[in-house]
Amino acid sequence: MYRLLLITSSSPEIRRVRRARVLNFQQITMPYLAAFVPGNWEVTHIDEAVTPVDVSLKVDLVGITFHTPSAFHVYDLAIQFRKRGIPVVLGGPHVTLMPDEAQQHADVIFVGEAETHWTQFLKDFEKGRHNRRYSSNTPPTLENVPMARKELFHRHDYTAGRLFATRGCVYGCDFCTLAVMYQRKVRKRRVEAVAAEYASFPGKVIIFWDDNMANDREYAKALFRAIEPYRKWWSSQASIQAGEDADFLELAARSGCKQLFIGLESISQASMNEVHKGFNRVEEYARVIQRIQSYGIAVQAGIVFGFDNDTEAVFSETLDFLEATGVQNATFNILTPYPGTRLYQRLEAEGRILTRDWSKYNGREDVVFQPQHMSPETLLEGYQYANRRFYSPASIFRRLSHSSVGLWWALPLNIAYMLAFWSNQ
Ligand code: B12
Repeated sequence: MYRLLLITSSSPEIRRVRRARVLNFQQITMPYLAAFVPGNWEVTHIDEAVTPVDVSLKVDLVGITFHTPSAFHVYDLAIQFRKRGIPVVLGGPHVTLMPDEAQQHADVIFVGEAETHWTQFLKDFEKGRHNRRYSSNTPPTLENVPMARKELFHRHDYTAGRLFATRGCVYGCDFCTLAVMYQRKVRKRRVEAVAAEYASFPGKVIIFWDDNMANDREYAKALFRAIEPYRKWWSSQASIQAGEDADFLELAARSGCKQLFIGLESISQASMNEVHKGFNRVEEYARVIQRIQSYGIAVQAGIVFGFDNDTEAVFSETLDFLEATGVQNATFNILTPYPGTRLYQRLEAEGRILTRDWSKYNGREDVVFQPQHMSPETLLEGYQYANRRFYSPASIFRRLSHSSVGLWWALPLNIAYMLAFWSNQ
């Protein structure tokens, strides 16, 4: 038997930054990649969000997935395993975006999606005949992919199920890494396979880690019909177009959709146009939010501060808007130019990247570029003001009394966020 250690990495800094988070957001990458591993390999998974990595483990190969803010931490981990003669293979968003950097810290890297080469790589590794770099030039089909290996998730009660139905997004917004990672090619699993995996979680609450559930609305509707009989509750991410399709919303609600994360990003149309997300029509926002809520689906707004058109007024104006529309939840982010994105290239060409210390690319505590109409400090303060105000008792009361959709769970969630936010101050 060969021994494979898979690590879902999160640096101590990003764990501290995200400490306030109250939800159980497990990533599926490693339990999913484990499902492709040949039977003569024994697989262990460590998710650093909950368990520290024991670098003295006796294994034959280590595979690590990570986001940009954890890159330096992962390179340190790699040194420790490689010092002991254990080869390290790296993959995930940062490797795909910065392959040459990652290659310097690993024996093998996977650029892009791994379905095409991963199993073959392991077989070649057994024979000592593997390559140093595997790239997926054509995004793989996901028609017949296996279910993630449940016993490798860090929560073994499966009260919360995590899976994906589709991968990729049709849009190419300047700040988003998906267009680079998945080449804007949307792939879909078979509806029956997704429904079977959905049903296989004993718990009631499910998150679809899809990039945009509204990419192919006909596919989504077929999926909603297929999962409805299991009477679970689910949430996912979707572009605002989800709110323009009554059948989509009706079927989503009937199948147990309780919340949609909608990437509103900004209440400024000029900002949306600036980053090639002009398909978000700001004047439609209030109507679309109310429409989604009218089906009993709560809205979690994804908001980004720091676009070139943003002035200091953006913070209070955004909060006025969110309160007036009764948005149930919001995730605020400081605009962060992840390497490899068009946004990064533009800001770099304009000499506005302030640091290449990837550990600061957390979108929550550090401003890594020079904003156009304010100082980095003002942007950070504005972001903090938005969180403070949104999760204050007065705002919670205003928002939830405006739209009482899902009050029984929106209220506890808001209180939990409020307590977590204040305990972090
Ligand atoms: C789940 C998720 C999370 C979860 C869990 C993350 C964790 N480690 O705890 C939470 C909510 C906590 C989270 C947090 C963050 N996230 Co996140 N997240 C996702 C999401 C929605 C799904 C990831 C997933 O499961 N994908 C499904 C799997 C199957 O796909 P995959 O990971 O791409 O893996 C494939 C290949 O990349 C490859 N591969 C990946 N890793 C490896 C490793 C090896 C060894 C091999 C061989 C292959 C391989 O094989 C897989 C099959 O093809 C993605 C979007 C996305 N589509 O990936 C964003 C995404 C990865 N996150 C992103 C961001 C920005 C963040 C945050 C920085 C946000 C923030 N400001 O706090 C933090 C950073 C957290 C951290 N720990 O570092 C960005 C990535 C940016 C970047 N450059 O790293 C993404 C792409 C979203 C986006 N639209 O831009 N995230």
